[in-house]
Amino acid sequence: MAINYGKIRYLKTCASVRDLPDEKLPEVVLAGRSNVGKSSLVNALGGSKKLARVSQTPGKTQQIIYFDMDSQAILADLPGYGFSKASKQKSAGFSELCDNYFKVRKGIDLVLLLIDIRHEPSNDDIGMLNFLNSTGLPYFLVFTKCDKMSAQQVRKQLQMMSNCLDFAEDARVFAISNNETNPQKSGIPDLKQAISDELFK
Ligand SMILES: Nc1nc2c(ncn2[C@@H]2O[C@H](COP(=O)(O)OP(=O)(O)OP(=O)(O)O)[C@@H](O)[C@H]2O)c(=O)[nH]1
Ligand SMILES: [Mg+2]
Repeated sequence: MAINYGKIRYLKTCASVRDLPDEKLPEVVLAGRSNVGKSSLVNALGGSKKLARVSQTPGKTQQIIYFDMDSQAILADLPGYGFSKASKQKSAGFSELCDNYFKVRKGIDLVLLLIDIRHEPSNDDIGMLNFLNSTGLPYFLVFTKCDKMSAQQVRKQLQMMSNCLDFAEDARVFAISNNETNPQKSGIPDLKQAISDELFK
């Protein structure tokens, strides 16, 4: 089965875990620092700039925004970590909402952990990855903003990432650009295929 990504639609906004939608469909989660490109990735997957709100100001997404993917899965765009002062006191830098989300949500099928390819991972990125490793949740590592570097620099940064991040040997790693005008160079088609394959294997 393959998801028709042209059919991604806004579903609902959740300010509390009490608002979370039913766990009937497989669930994909976008996690990562504020400003890394989570909301932009929703738009890149859907091939539309209008699905999710993107901003120059970190901390744009403060609630969990859900999207329906072709009535086959749902996609949760989480608030970014490592932005508000309050969130820094939490172990993995989560906002309280993210913290509660991972506590109560049992049916998570895939987490996409987004990390900016240009910078060394933050303590929050490392904390999030360690958290994922400890839960056993399936995840892909998705390095964003690759259009800002040459292909050679991207390869170098990926090597650096694999030295400082503790991800499984067989973890799926994607280098993407949400802004790339040439879709073949953006990594998005591969990521789309891999999400479908993971959910419906
Ligand atoms: N060059 C480039 N810019 C990107 C890419 N992805 C996102 N951006 C830019 O990065 C900024 C933040 O993007 P968002 O998608 O709003 O980031 P976010 O992770 O949703 O941020 P929060 O909602 O604050 O957690 C925007 O200015 C985007 O245009 C990318 O792949 N390449
Ligand atoms: Mg956002």
